[in-house]
Amino acid sequence: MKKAIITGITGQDGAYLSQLLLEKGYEVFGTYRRSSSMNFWRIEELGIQDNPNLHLLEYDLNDQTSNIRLIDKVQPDEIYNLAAQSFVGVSFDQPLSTAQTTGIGALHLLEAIRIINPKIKFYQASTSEMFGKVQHVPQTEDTPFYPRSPYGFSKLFAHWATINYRESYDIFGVSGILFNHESPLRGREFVTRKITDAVAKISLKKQSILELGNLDAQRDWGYAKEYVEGMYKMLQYEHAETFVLATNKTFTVRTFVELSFKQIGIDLIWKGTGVDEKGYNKATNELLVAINPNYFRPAEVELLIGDAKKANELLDWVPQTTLDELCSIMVTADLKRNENGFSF
Ligand code: NDP
Ligand code: GDR
Repeated sequence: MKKAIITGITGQDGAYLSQLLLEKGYEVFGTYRRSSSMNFWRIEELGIQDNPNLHLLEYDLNDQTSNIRLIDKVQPDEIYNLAAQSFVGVSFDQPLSTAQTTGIGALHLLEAIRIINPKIKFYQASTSEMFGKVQHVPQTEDTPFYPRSPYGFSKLFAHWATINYRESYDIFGVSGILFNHESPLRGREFVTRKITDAVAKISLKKQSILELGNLDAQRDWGYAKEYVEGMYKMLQYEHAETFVLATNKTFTVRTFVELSFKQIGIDLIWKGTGVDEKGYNKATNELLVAINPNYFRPAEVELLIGDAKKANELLDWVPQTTLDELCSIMVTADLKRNENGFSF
């Protein structure tokens, strides 16, 4: 039975990846941080919390003795490093702790692998945020980087650390440069889930207005469940490489808002410009969407669109879910949750 450590099992991707690896017959060791209230709602929603092959281990990525003890105890075949302070907005307010966890955290693991067993395969959760102010469209494994946030430059550190340990010590270190991927398990601080949760609440008369920041930002959004399969495939490939996972389509935040409202039968009409722009129900003229400048970022990533040709060809990884289907999956889940009083 193969053994995998997943750091960040309480997050969106950690939950889906655990489910996938359990289905594939792995023994999964998922790590979580100690906090005053435990936060296992995602693995509970997937119904895997009582699986006998899932072990939950308390752990802090920033404590190197914790990393060494974890790896020494489990002796895993594979480590998926998903733990990070992953919210770009917060990284501007907490740059040092973000750099510590999101950047140096990966180096802690690579060093622990080097010391304990360099045969352990390592997956680093890299990101399209490393492209930042994009130098080339669409972005591939060879596009130059230009990060636009402390989150982005911390991830870039971890990306290059992974490549350097691959080249220096022959560690099977894979960097997966994943574009945005969403699901009903997304945190509500991220724009997609914030929108679908608000649409559900507006539909149920529990909220009146959705406040957002930059509606013009363009993102390449895929479905998280499909992206964790790509992570798994990268570690099964014959060489350690860098791969982009993306849909090769880009849409504005505004389009995501429109598609989400359509799921509950509302067509939006936009009036005004800039921070005065507002979205109304076309049929009733009711105000539904407004801009709140507090949600703007000091530096923005305006346009992301990825080209996953390498993963398509070498890993046979092809995303299937369209943006409309993704909105439908997320709005449906949030309607059900809000009807049942679920608050995550
Ligand atoms: P989430 O924010 O949902 O999950 C992040 C996880 O990291 C949580 O389990 C969190 O624990 C954990 N964590 C944070 N700090 C620490 C720490 N100091 N020690 C141990 N664990 C910690 O992220 P996603 O699941 O969406 O993303 C997974 C990874 O992929 C992240 O590294 C993210 O940056 C990266 N990524 C995500 C993309 C996306 O679109 N989702 C795209 C590209 C990359 P807790 O629950 O306690 O906060
Ligand atoms: P992102 O995701 O920064 O791309 O990082 P997020 O959903 O936070 O923002 C996407 C875009 O939407 C704009 N936006 C808003 N964003 C939020 N969160 N809240 C708002 O109210 C709002 N209004 C507009 C943002 O300015 C931005 O342009 C995600 C994270 O999962 C990272 O960890 C990951 O690496 C990248 O995706 C790929």
